[in-house]
Amino acid sequence: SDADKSSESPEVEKPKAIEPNKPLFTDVFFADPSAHVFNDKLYIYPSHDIDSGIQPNNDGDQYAMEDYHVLSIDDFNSSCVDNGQALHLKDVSWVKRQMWAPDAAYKNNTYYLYFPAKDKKDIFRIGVATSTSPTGPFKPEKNYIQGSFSMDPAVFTDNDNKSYMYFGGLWGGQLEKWKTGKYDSNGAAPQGSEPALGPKVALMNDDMLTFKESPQEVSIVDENGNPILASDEDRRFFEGAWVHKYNDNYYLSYSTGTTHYIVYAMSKNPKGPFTYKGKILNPVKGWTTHHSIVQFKDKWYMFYHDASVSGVDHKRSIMYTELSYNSDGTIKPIN
Ligand code: FUB
Repeated sequence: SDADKSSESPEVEKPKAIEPNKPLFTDVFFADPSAHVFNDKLYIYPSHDIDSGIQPNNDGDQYAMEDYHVLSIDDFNSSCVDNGQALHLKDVSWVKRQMWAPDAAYKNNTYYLYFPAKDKKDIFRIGVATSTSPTGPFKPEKNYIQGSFSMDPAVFTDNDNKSYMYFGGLWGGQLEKWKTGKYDSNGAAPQGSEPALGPKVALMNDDMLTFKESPQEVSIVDENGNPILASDEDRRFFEGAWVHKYNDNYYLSYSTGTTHYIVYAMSKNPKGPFTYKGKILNPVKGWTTHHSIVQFKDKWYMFYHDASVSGVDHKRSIMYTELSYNSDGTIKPIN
């Protein structure tokens, strides 16, 4: 009968929906999710956390990642796909160890993967690798980007097609060691009463492989226009800068590190100064917090990570949540 026939026909498996604030993966660890939309599809460029077996220290030696995978999502009613290895440390001649938080961009019919790693002298630099596919494999340039240093690159392309790289991070990220413009292994953080160090920004050349100018510091100020001080650990920049644009405002969001918040500041100029506005995300489980903000199919999302699945700071899991704005352009904090 017809009823018998329909029970015999193979069932199409319903895709698993991706729920907000739930880990995208629980059997493999990804962190530092940089999300982008390319050709209407969402791609995530994360760090790939591993069990390094290295004793944790303040330089983050235990974060000893060796490769990158690209994740992709068609929509939130389907599952998140791990597209496999896109770049490995052994393929990058200048890298010694620690492939940390990457980012990606698209221009010139090419996908660019930007990644920080320690060079043979144990100095963090930022490298770039290219591919014709958003998921790689990526082919690295022979050397790191000249003039780059520290870590956590985030590349923002404005409506006028100019691309800027923001980067930097304290402690393990070595930003304090570049205060004079040269690497100084004894370089220390500013005193508490001095302005905090900001992230760096550099305009990129159209080749997206080189800086057009020397990186300059991004200034973050309070509501009175005074620089945020180094002692102000609830508001000062620590690592994980991300820049996005909504209406005519530029938003610089970042981690406060030692106090574990994701906070943001706004500006009318992509190079700042940015005025501090508030917290977006309270501390998550685990020491680090690191996010990205992206528009996908008319809604805004924040991707972030925590260590709730593993209970280990350097084995983190990625998730997302929806983000919304108030009428004055400020961001509604996430509960
Ligand atoms: O994943 C290694 C480092 O931890 C990142 O570069 C930082 O932003 C922090 O999330």
